[in-house]
Amino acid sequence: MKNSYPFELLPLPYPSDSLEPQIDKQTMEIHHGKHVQTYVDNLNKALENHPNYHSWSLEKLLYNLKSLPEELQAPVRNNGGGVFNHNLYFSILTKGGKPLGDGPLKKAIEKDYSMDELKAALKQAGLTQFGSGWAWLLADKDGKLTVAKTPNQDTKIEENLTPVLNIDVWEHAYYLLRQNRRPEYIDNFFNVVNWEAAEANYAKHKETDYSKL
Ligand code: MN3
Repeated sequence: MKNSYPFELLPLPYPSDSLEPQIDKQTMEIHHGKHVQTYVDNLNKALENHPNYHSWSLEKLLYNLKSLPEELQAPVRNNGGGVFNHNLYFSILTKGGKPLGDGPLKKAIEKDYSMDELKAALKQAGLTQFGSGWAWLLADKDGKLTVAKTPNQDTKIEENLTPVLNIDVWEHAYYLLRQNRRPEYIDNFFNVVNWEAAEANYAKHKETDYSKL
């Protein structure tokens, strides 16, 4: 899948009912097919008349956000961030979840947390994000993990941190099934996390340098 203008909607890596009962089919279909498609379309619309940026990857656009032409900054932050965040989110989920093996990510987690403490920290980040946004597990160059939150569709790319996994805490991610019960959604999210995918993301921390794109 090409990672430059015109951006395309990445297909869901599993059927839309795969994450049931934790995340329902209708939510997945609207989330992916409507919300994320809209971010893709609006990102392309914003870039349409800026051919200088047509060869830039999503990560390069997001890392260099503040040096983009003024009129591109908000649309790239919101829609480019929306595309990036959801591509990661859908990729770290799988039917029934997959456990974390005895690899470098497990070692990194155990330096600072038990698995339960890590989940509690991610949940806390998601619950304290007022309004819409994301909770994150990120790694720096040395492999040290941090838990963070971002509002709206903001990313942590500008800080040059490697995203390991994220939790969408926008209401559109859970409202149909769980209404206002964000804590219940987050608890159930952990039952469908693909920790093998998170491990693969973590493995990129040494080579990740968005400033060199
Ligand atoms: Mn979303």
